[in-house]
Amino acid sequence: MKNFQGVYAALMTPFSADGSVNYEALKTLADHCIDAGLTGLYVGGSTGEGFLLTEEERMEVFRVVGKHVGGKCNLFAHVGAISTDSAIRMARVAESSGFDAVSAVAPFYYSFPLEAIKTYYGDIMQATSLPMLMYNFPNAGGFNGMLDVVNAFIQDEKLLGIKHTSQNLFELEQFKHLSRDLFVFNGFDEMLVAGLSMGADGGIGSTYNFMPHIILEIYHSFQNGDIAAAQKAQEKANRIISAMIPFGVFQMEKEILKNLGLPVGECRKPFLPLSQEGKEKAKEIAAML
Ligand code: MN9
Repeated sequence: MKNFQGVYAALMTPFSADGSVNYEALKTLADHCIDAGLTGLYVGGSTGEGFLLTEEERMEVFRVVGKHVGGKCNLFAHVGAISTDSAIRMARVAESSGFDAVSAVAPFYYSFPLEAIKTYYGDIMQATSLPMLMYNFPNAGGFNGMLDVVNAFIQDEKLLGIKHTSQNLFELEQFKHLSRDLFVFNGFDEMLVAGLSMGADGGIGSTYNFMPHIILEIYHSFQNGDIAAAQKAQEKANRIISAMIPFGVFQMEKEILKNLGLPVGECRKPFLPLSQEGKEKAKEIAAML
């Protein structure tokens, strides 16, 4: 299997003033991330406001990004949905659009039993030739059993790995030390050094959209064994992330991108518009980058 190690932007989805997806800005943002030297893009996940898009919009985002990127970087498509059939339809589009793998959060809302969740992953994995990066995000979906799901598929070559968006780094290390080696990506940007220290193969994150150079500094320093430099870059990233959290991370990211000359619109409702104070803070952060 291809080596997927590295750092991936959880690509934001730009919107126009009328609220529709801005596919031109999407291409520009993808280029910005690739040119910065990131390993790839994770498209249509939490950061991409995947659950605020229609199924058709999610598919069109895959088509546009797939065609535009055309093999210049690794591409993951987040196809997770409450409905297995919907996830499969999106996975098929990801496959025909040239993505390297699909990813899916566990189905949520109905508190499905473990067996149903395993069947959901098995069904998506069988529907296309693409490998699966399971998206472990217990805080969002309330599902804490991903280790059991992963173990159920450990012999399946289509299991690529896990995007681990959790503060439980003991579990990250457990994913890394199963009977077969999987790719494990750190999902909370503010803990990238910690995730790498526990064995992560890289990271996938939202702040990578606007501060890829700081993320790359963390990643490369760590790889070169310069832990002090990696920690220093992490502290720099975390000063920024801490300043963003009170105003809403995604809204702030979009406003920072705007200040950097990459207008991507606002977040979709029910995300609230960014406050005036948030806008000023975003300007300050952009000026520091
Ligand atoms: O994709 C992102 N996860 C979520 C990863 O937003 C749920 C992270 O990049 C966070 O936005 C970031 C800030 O907490 O670490």
